Amino acid sequence: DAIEQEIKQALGGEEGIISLVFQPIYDGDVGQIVSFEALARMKSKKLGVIHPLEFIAIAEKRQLIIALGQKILSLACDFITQLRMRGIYEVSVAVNVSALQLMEDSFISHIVNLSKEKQIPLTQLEVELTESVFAQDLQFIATQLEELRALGILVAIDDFGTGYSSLSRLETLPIDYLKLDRSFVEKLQNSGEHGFVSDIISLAHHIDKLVIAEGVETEEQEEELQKLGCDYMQGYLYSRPVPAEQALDLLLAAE
Ligand code: G
Ligand code: G
Ligand code: MN
Ligand code: NA
Repeated sequence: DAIEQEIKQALGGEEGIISLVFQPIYDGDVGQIVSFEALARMKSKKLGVIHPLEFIAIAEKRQLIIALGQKILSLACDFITQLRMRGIYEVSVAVNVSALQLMEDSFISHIVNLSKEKQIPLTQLEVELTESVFAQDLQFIATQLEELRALGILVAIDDFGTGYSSLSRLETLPIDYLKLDRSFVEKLQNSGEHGFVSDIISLAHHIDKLVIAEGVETEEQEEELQKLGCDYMQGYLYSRPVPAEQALDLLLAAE
């Protein structure tokens, strides 16, 4: 279909169809930016803006997700290069990776090649996986994650609390962060979900995982999350996902 054709155009080298925006993630006391989440955007002359969930799903269906995923990783590496050109070596960039991408044998070797080609250390790259990875071959997933960790790539489980994962499964996989789904953060205000969020944070800490709250939109939510010991914050309260140049400006503002 039309979206598939546009994805192919982008993969064929046409610029501007697929781009990335970056949303800052702050330490718990909201002093410093520790990382950026890279989010893919698609825009074409013919079709206008296409939502990521739509073009990612199409790419997965049409066997284009591996190539598209590689393009997205390459763009994320270019942003890391921009950071490094400004002397910023401590802030990392987290890329959303589809379960199908992670299940590909060549996923690891591709990342290694990319870091050589772009001359950036992989310690500045992170990976976000959704809980759908738990529906895959867990043994193979564990092997892939071990290899990522050996390369210095930290791994986050996205949208935590909405899907397949249990804390016991998390304990057995080499995962560094849980991203608390924004539906839980949203409920923090009406005090109903405090116990649940509090339990997730303490259990996560108990098994040595760090917690990133997603979708923080109000100061009340921020304050509550700080009280509960949440490690990192992300959301519209701080910034929407923005293009690279603006993301770099945010770093200066946070200094
Ligand atoms: O940025 P936005 O909220 O519109 O993203 C919508 C969804 O698309 C989110 O669930 C996000 O994880 C997913 N998404 C955005 N960029 C990427 C990407 O580069 N790869 C994959 N697999 N998913 C992405
Ligand atoms: O599934 P994933 O967590 O990757 O999706 C990230 C999406 O969440 C992005 O599309 C981003 O635009 C969106 N997002 C980020 N911060 C907020 C927020 O504070 N509120 C809401 N409603 N959406 C957010
Ligand atoms: Mn994400
Ligand atoms: Na998420």
